[in-house]
Amino acid sequence: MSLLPQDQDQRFLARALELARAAVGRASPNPTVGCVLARGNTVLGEGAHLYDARDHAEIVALKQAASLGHSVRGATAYVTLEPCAHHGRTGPCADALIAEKISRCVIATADPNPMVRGQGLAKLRVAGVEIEVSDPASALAIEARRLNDAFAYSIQHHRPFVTLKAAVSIDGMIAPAHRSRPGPVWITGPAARKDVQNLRHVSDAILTGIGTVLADNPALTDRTGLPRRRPLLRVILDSNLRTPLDAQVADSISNDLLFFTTEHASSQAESLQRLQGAQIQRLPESAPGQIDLASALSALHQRDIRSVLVEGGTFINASFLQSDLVDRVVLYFTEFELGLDGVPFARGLHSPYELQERLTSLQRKEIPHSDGSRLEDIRISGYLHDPWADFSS
Ligand code: AOF
Ligand code: ZN
Repeated sequence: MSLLPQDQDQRFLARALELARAAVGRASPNPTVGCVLARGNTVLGEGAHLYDARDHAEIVALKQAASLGHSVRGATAYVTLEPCAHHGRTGPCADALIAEKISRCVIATADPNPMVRGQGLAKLRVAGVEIEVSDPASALAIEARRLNDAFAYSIQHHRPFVTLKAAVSIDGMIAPAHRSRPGPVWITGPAARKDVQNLRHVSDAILTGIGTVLADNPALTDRTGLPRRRPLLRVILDSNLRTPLDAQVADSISNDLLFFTTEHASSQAESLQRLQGAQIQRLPESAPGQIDLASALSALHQRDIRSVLVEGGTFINASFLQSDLVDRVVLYFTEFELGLDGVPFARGLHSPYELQERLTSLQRKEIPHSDGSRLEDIRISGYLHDPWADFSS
């Protein structure tokens, strides 16, 4: 049975997206991109970009087609992102596709990189390649953009894309007033906690404050077991370097722990943390005892970090929101109350409900606890700054 041409386009673009999705964690600091080369119903070659392998998705697919003995002359290239037109770590993909004489190119979205944007398509068009760009409102185009939110934001704004995550009670609290014992207080169910692991997996860095380290003693690791090309960078804002040497977070085996601190931290504390394998960077303060968050994000950008997941406490949440440095918000609401004397979501600032009102592209999902109980959490996510604002219409 032969498919209608537009159904075929959908099918192969969906396959390219699937290939891209499977490369999450292995493409950053570059975008996550997948490509399928097909003639009619037949796939000739396919692939995704892996940063360490250098080749862009189109080149991976061209090489696969060649290794299978397929000519791609007259074929269609399905790519989740516009083929590039510039010389970076590799040559321009648009040139490679033209040289191999493909006749059509179907893309899910333009490349937000100002060095490329529109130029890859222009090159292909001039060479006589027929171009098809997905409807920006289609589910495929939306998913292709979402996959590269962090790349799109950081390539245009020169700082990482920030997602703030919090688990909150129905009355807007993140922890009870009193704890019976030290350590984390789980307020969401196991399924929501698993979902948070996925948020960690798609992030280059996770950030928290000394308050959370002392109160919860978190490990802040990516425990999905999925492959990633560099470990999740665990970033602690600790203006006086008070993190105990035996804190879970201090257990660093792979260069994945970074403290941002200030000039007030003692050199002895610095040496001890360094001996344990931590990296330390002193940053300016925005107020006494408060690390300047914009400086922190720009320091992370210099380390090729494209995305940061903020999993902080009440003060970190408030400072990031107050500085307008949160781009996306993911809230997990539980079904029970913690009481009005609990720890608020963001001290001195919004309730999570007020924040929710300001989000765009809001999504709501019910997450049953999946532990035999009838409880469920509600996941609310949306944007304060949409990295694709100029691309979606
Ligand atoms: C594509 N296909 O698979 C990817 C693209 O330094 P380079 O050479 O790796 O270039 C990185 C830039 O290329 C990146 O910023 C983005 O604009 C584009 N990524 N382009 O045609 C791909 N990953
Ligand atoms: Zn390229």
